[in-house]
Amino acid sequence: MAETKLAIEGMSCQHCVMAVKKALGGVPGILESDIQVGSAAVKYDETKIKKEDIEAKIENAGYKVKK
Ligand SMILES: [Cu+2]
Repeated sequence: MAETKLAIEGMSCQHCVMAVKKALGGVPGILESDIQVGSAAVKYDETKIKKEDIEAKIENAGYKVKK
């Protein structure tokens, strides 16, 4: 298992938190996520999903992951 902490730009309220939660919900390989305004701590199975894929899910939801 791997864990990553991502800084996310463009999140401002609980709606954004829900949107990111929804973007990561049900994704195979994501085991646990703790989403706050502006950040996400994600535990994942690195044999099933890559950090880049997690970042892409968040960006597809309309937010920007700081690299
Ligand atoms: Cu919002």
